[in-house]
Amino acid sequence: MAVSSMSKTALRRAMAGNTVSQKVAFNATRTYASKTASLKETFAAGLPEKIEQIKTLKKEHGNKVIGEVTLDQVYGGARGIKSLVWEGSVLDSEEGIRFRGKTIPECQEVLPKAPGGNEPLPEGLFWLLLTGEVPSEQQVRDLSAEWAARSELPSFVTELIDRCPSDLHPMAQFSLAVTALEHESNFSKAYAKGMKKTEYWEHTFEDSMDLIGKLPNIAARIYRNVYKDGKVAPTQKDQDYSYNLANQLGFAENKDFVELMRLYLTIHTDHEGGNVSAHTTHLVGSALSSAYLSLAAGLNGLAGPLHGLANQEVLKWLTEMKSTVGSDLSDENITKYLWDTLKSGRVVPGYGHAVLRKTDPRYVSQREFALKHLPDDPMFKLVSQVYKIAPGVLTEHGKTKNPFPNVDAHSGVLLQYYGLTEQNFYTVLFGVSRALGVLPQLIIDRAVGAPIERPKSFSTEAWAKLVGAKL
Ligand code: CMX
Repeated sequence: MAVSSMSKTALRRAMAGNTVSQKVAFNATRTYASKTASLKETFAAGLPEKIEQIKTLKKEHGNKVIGEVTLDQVYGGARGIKSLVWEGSVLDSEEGIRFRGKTIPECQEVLPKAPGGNEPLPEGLFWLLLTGEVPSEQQVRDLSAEWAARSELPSFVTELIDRCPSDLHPMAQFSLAVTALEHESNFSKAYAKGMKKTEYWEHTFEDSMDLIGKLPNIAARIYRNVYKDGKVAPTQKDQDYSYNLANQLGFAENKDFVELMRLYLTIHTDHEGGNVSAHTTHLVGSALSSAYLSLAAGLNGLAGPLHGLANQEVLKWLTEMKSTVGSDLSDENITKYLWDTLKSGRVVPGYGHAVLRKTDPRYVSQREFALKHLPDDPMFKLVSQVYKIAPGVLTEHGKTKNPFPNVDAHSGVLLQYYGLTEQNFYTVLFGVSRALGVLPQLIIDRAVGAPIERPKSFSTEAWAKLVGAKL
């Protein structure tokens, strides 16, 4: 529902209980906005309806049984157990992700773009994930300006990053910097002073917006320190988020790279709530840890090789393949290399998925980008060749439930084409995007009063007793 058509009463109700100073802060976000409704206003306007929906659903259906759980699922990483609420996206095993009901191609179609650009702006997806609404061009421009206005890092965080040894993995540096920003947390300060539960979401919103605004500066500082001259360009206040990230990394001269960043930051945001980075952010947030502490925890999960780090692993694996196989990259040699990987007990990075059972649409959208911008790149050709062969090999191998590529099978190849060849940095870019997917849910969690998470655990002896087994 657009705020203009939204009842003023709903907006007033959402703001009810705010202190005078918070109302000032609430209105202050309009500084960057023009006549259109700001993101905070739009979210606040839809909130009473959402709270009411949840209340009614729980009242009328709260005791309905929604599934069975087997012992295999308990020992199998809780795979498939329906137990989380995640508003922004739902993942279908065959169709892939839908953001607020929209597929990736639909998002590419309807979300606002930069002037002269073809790819959606991640600002628009953030808006969609938080509010369920497609923003107007003006709203997206205002959001770009708002994030740019919040981009400056406290000097102690800059110094902290500068003092990291250059061989500390970029993801560890990233998580360290985000954790240190806890110093700035509105939420933690207000909680320490004492605040009402109805005020939680506004502070979480402010923290999330501040944090997102600062991420390009953090990411670029890490990149420029570890791989370049340590100098980071200032944020350009009249540019969009992806342009600024590309520019601060040192790649904005190439317009296609900026477009790639827009696509990349849009499609890596959200993949429903059960994946490690999303679930961790949500779980840590449920203890009322701030957006900074919650996201840092999620980033630590994203840094694992079975999750986000796979995108760095893919390029390493492809490069190793080239040096092992040599110049004769025939189908036979690639097949043999795949089997050698599997026989050595390693996974084929970028293939398989806990939920998906088809080619990941995020892979497809990157493939389409490559077909348009770099059809003759040898690494892209290699990725395409592996795509032709790996599903058959993985099926014959017989272990993975999904022999098709996931998002990570493609991203590194696009980045290396434009000269961003430092693979260990890739997951930081994933992390910047993931923040735009998990923080909307954190705001929603606090707005609807989501409780602290606490599933039940048993020891193996206790499980055995429960199922009537003798050990
Ligand atoms: N290569 C080799 N074996 C694989 C495999 C792959 N790409 N994918 C799954 N398998 C194996 C699993 O290791 C498991 O073996 P064991 O029974 O010996 O433990 C078996 O197949 C069954 O696994 P599954 O149910 O199909 O997959 P899971 O839900 O357990 O794991 C995932 C999902 C993504 C961790 C796994 O497919 C994998 O390790 N892929 C490679 C790493 C990767 O690309 N990760 C990125 C995922 C996307 C993201 O989160 O960013």
